[in-house]
Amino acid sequence: MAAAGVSSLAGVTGSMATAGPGGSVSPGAAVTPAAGRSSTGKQPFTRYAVVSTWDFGAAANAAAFARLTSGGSLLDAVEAGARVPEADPQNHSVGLGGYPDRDGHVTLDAIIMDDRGNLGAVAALEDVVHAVSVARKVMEKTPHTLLVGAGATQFALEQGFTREKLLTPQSEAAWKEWLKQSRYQPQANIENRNQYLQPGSAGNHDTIGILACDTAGRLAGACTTSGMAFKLRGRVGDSPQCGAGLFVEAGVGAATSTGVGEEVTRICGTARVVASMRAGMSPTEACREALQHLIRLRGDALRGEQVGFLALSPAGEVGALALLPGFTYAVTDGSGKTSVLPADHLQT
Ligand code: SD4
Repeated sequence: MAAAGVSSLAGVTGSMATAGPGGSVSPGAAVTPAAGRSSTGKQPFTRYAVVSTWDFGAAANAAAFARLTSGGSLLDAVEAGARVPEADPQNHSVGLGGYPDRDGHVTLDAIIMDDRGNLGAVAALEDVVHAVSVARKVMEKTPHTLLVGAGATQFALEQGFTREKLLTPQSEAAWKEWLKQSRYQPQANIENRNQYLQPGSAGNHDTIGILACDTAGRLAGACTTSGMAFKLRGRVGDSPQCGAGLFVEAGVGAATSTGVGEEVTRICGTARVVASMRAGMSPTEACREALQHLIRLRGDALRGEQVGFLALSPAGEVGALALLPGFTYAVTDGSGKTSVLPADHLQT
């Protein structure tokens, strides 16, 4: 078992990415301290921090950081970041080109949330690429928090989103290959690999959870996914559920999750992580508490399953931890420098 807690940079040269000027980022530490103090008085606020799940998060963080530093709000930033993998047909776990359900339909789940309890989400959305933007419209234009299925698509079209085919020839081919055996088995870390790209390579892609904080210690987050590949039709995972795939609380923290959504959902994973932060734990300790609870609860049922949590404090302190090795995350500090880091893990 690896030591839980602060991640090591060793052995990840393939997945390490750095961009922009400025100093380095240490996981578990506040990034680029600037003016102000957190609500607990323990940590200086950062200028900005953006964190997101998996290798491809570097590109998403860059888009988010660009929005933040050009006057966009935190919600603008996390939405812009989430849209990057949504538009990427090579990413088979989110948006365009996502792997379909077992009947061949690509269905998307997404959520966006600020730290004042404002949130919007969609689940089982079809034929619209930018699920996170539809989720934001749910937040801003309706009294509801979650729209699903045909109703979500109808709402998106009414809001001016265009209908598009999300199943690409590559994803369709993968689905047809899967149909030969039709074996439903979640694969750990599938987000960081596909049939054309090796884990850790620069072109890796994935489902995204993205969190951001600003100089005032405000927080926001988003999460978007096509869910588990070849899932049962109608299946909705953790990602669009408040407190499962994403939770944000003013003055306390934000958390997002990745991996097998059923496991995250059964423990209200991100709500639990943020509750632990409210009780005084660091982001990393809070992620560990939630995963250890899951291990106690599920035991051998978790064998081979990946679950990862990523958390951010109002001061820009980052925590990440997973059940299994292989979970990576991208951290962008207040200077715009991005590092892709391996999360520590609790099991092998
Ligand atoms: C789900 N948690 O639908 C998502 C999948 C995921 O990285 O996060 N993949 O279960």
